Amino acid sequence: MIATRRFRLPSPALLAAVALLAGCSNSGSPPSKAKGPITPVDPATAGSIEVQVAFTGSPPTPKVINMSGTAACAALHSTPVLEQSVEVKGGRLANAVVYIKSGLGDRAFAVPSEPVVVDQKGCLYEPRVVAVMVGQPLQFRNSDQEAHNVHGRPQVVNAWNFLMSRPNSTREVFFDKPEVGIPVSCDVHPWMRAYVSVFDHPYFAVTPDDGTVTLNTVPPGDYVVGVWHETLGTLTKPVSVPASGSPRLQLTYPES
Ligand SMILES: [Cu+2]
Repeated sequence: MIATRRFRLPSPALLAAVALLAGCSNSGSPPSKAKGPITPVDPATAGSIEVQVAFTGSPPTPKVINMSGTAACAALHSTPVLEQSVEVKGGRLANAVVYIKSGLGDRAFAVPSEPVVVDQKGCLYEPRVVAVMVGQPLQFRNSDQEAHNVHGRPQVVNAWNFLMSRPNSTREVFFDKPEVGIPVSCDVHPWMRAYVSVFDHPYFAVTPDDGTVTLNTVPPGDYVVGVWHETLGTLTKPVSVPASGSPRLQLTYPES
């Protein structure tokens, strides 16, 4: 059934918007890599920071996504699809972005060349929350027969908006500045939502179901750790990493 389904044609207004924005997209070539000579981190003294993100109280009841407006998307799901914004299991919060917010000074870090991939599958983004380094490729993939457009709405970096109409096509976006929590949406399917965070260092991670991540190879020093969540906001906490130390932190939503 899926293989014979015809593509849904995007509206003329959408095509016009995509064409208009094509010239100012930041989805072209990668920018220059690190911001200067890479500052080595001494493995003999580097430590780590384990961060647990907790949620107290009753999480909101997830809403069922209504895909009935696009039959081709609804047909891809045999059971109701729940909205994924606040995912709590056992008091731990998934899909929160943990990162070093300050304390790294003007250190420069190597930029990974492998992309972080966001798939469009079942008319949903998978994963919903991702993070990359400045200069690292963020690759969008379309595993659906359905056409999607990828519309980033940042505050700091340049916006982007392009159409992905071919199944199994990919397209990469690069960022030249840090920004936390950039919303990404599809103008064809209004329920589709993803969030991209961009950092100028490698000390970040998205929490899995157990709400716990470890930031590794951290130089000794005093830092502020941040946690960002799409609806619950940002928490911060100071931490000191002694030489070869491994402090543990817990940050808890909602903020009290
Ligand atoms: Cu879409």
